[in-house]
Amino acid sequence: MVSAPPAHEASGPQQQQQQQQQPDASLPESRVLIIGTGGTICMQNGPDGLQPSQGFMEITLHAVRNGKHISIPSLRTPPTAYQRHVRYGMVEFDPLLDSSSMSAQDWAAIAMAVKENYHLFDGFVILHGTDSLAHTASALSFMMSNLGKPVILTGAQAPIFALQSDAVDNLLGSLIIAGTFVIPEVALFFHHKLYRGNRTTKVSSSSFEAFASPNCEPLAKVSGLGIAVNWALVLRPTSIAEFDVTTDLDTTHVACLRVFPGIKPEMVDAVLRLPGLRGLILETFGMGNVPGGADGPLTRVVRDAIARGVVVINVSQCVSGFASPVYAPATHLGRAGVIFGLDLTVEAALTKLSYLLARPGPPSPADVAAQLTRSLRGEITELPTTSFSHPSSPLDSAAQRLTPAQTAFAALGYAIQRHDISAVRELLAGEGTLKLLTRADYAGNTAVHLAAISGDATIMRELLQRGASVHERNRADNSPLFLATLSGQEDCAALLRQAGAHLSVEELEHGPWRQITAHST
Ligand code: ASN
Repeated sequence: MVSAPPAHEASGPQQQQQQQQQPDASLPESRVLIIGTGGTICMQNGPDGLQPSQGFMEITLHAVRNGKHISIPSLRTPPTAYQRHVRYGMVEFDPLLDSSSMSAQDWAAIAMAVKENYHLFDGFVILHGTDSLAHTASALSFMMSNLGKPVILTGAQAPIFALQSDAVDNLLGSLIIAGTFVIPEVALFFHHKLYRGNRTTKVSSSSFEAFASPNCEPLAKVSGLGIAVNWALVLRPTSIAEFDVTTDLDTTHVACLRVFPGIKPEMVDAVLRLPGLRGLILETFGMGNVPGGADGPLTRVVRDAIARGVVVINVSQCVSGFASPVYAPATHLGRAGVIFGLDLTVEAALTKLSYLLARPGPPSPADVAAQLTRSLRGEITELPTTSFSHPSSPLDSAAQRLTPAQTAFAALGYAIQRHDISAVRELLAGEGTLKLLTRADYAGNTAVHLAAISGDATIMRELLQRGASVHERNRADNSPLFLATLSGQEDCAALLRQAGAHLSVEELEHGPWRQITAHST
């Protein structure tokens, strides 16, 4: 399998040239690993048409950046608009694949490449063909748990070697986002937009705007030099646990079946009786309807299959909207035991089912059915169960006790310093929680940095359980774990490690860390 190249300061002529152009070596640097799996982005014409070609990175640098051969394993960008350099290196799969041939083993290899390199990089960019990109993005989202760093999949509609291509924009946009923002999701970047991966679907085989996320707004948009992140949408891990991956997915006992006018119940029955079949995605009309009437023969063969233990999930053929029991045919499917996939894409439904069926246990069909309609990674819009409204924002009432000059973040920082857990809870109970957790002071310290220094483990736990990131770095490029360790706050350091924090490569290389690494191993 793959391993990361040692990231080191580049020394070729291109780098000297870059460094002369960009003399500000004092800016912080993020590290991004590019994992090349294939796809059009790295294809060249062969005897039978386009096919992936190895050595993409060297060729890319020659073709796109400076026009000359480069033989170094890592490079760094000039400073981004966010005053950071992004250092990047690449590992390539062998063989590279047209994504139409991607399998669950390849998803596992990608997940393991991220896991192996997780502590060495701030973010990951996966180069992948577009044909099954939405499937891979969905699968990885379920396979990765407690993800704290960006994993961004991208590709292109035209090879990077073509005169007109979307490859450079997609690659560079992914690289800058992965190296700048701690968006801890499996995302897909294409044509200036960053989407939640498990909400995407390929909608064009030729346009540069190849993907859509019909039921979920983009997580970020690139416009000009700026990148607008929709932080309110970004999901964060809220359990105090380390990043992990599962490579077990059962893709061999699931199937998708798209109904069409005149489809014979025998045909559906034949699929449902495939040896070993455990789950079926039924792609239905509109809001979840099938031919043959409200309780027709098709519904009956489905009912029989469910009685035999097959999990059947109803997903609409429409690009946007949802499947739910509104019309009589759909209601009868529901009574037969079919699960309504609401606004799941087919790609998300298939990979989620494969993921759930492979869970240890194994889970019963009822357990799988219950999980299917719950959001595990933001892939589905859950039906509201209770309506909750806050009488008045505690943020407002807390803010009223402060001088006008104090912002909500300053109030939080003040509460952290005073070890005032109830004020922290009160401030975080308001609607602006997500903003508060991503905010930083003039030195780039987030609430987690401040708690790390103050050493209050109760407050730290509260912040982490509300989704605060352990991977943000302040302007001095220090992680919260660095600060907790440096200031001898052992409890906070231990909690941060439990939540997946680690010292960055620079912190390990340049800090007085002999002592700390001894503690941590
Ligand atoms: N067939 C290619 C692939 O999915 C399509 C592309 O990448 N644009 O690998």
